[in-house]
Amino acid sequence: MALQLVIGNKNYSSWSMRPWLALRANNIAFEEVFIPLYTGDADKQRILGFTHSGKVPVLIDGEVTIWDSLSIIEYVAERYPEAQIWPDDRARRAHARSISAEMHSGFMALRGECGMNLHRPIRAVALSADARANVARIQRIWLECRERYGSLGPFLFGAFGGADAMFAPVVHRFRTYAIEVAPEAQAYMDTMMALPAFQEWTRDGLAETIVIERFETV
Ligand SMILES: N[C@@H](CCC(=O)N[C@@H](CS)C(=O)NCC(=O)O)C(=O)O
Repeated sequence: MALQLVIGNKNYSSWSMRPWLALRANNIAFEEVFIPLYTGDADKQRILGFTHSGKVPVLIDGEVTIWDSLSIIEYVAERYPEAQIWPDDRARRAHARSISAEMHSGFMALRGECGMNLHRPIRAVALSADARANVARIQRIWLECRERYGSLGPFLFGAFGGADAMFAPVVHRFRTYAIEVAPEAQAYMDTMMALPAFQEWTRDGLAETIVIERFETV
């Protein structure tokens, strides 16, 4: 039975984007189940039919249900070891997992002030000191990876992997909110934006016409 990945709006759902990219960039076949977010009770009930967390993304693999973006990436990494979603080397793998977990559990100010919204006209907003610190920390993470592993390939640990999937929505946030970054960070963003799977998600998101008012505030 094919994997099913339940996702929200590609324009807005940064959490959905992460496992979707991990699957698509590695050519792992899956059926996409789209449930529009924040439309009311009927769609919420559809999500609840897949997971009692009431949140997307959700991965269904036969009898197994996984309902959190990072957990889905971990599951896919185990299920498809040939995809090499995490680095082979234990120290590098620990590094990749550390920055992925840091992304998963942090950067609240940046997330709050610069929600992913692909069709938002590009323009800068005044960021709080906390959000500016988030931007600096993310660049530091990227630059450290590029310095240490740049010889292995253009992504954080060489080839596109789980850590890149976790940071992919940030690339859209930095782009859409015209956040100034160092040349090395820009080079990483350019690499991400050239990835066919990233482009496919972006095209699909831009083609969506559903507007979620609560995410259209800035
Ligand atoms: N920690 C979760 C967060 C998932 C999450 O917050 N999903 C949002 C959309 S991006 C959602 O499903 N919201 C719908 C709702 O709360 O009704 C993950 O990483 O998967």
